[in-house]
Amino acid sequence: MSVEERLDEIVKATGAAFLVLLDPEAQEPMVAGKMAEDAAAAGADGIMVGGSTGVGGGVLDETVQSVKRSCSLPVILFPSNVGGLSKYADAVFFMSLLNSRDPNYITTNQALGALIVKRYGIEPIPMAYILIEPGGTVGWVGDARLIPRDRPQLAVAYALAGKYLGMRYLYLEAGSGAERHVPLEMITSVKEAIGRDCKLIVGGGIRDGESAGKIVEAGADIIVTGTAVEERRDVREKVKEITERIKTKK
Ligand code: 1GP
Repeated sequence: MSVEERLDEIVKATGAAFLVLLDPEAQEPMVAGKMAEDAAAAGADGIMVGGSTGVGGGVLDETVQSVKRSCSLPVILFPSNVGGLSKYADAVFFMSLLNSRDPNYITTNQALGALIVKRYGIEPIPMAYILIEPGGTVGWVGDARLIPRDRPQLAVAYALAGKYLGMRYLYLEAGSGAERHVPLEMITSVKEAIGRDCKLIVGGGIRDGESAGKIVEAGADIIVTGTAVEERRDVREKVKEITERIKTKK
């Protein structure tokens, strides 16, 4: 079964999936492995590996390998550019930052990365990446025209564009460590527009089970957290708190 099929089945069976994002820059590969092991034990559905400052090479490979050794969860790359690819990963969110001003983040890194994805045999999962205010580091790095929080229709317009371009996953991103996550009204408007056949990922600024639960009720299919898990020594407790709130169909 492909990673995409696995994620789709989890969403269908449990109501929502939970992915933990590990930035290879934030901890040693061994620590990342231990975090992934704890996240898996507490019910996470997959590990995303990547970061906005584009760490790659040996540190990225070692992080992915350490995660793979520590648990059986799928490892999905979340690259900020062509350097964020590792042959040890199972899949890659093959994403285009639709509201960037810089073609490097819309198509150029994708063209260069496509050859590597093919050579390594990594499963590409086509995804529209849409940045919402405040946008954080990735908003700056990706030179995004951030969607204002009070303009849900602009997010809908980009999400529909992603769907019509053939992307099966859409990611609404407020930026890692954002003070506020993507507004619930925006999530609902986007989900209503794209329908069930596209999966909606929401990330950035989600810190607890309560917010994660509300975001899923608003229409998200997949929740991503990085900071909330990274900052805690007790990864299991935080992951459990979130999975318990978002898995509405048990
Ligand atoms: C960043 O959406 C992710 O790309 C995660 O954000 O670190 O705020 O959880 P946080």
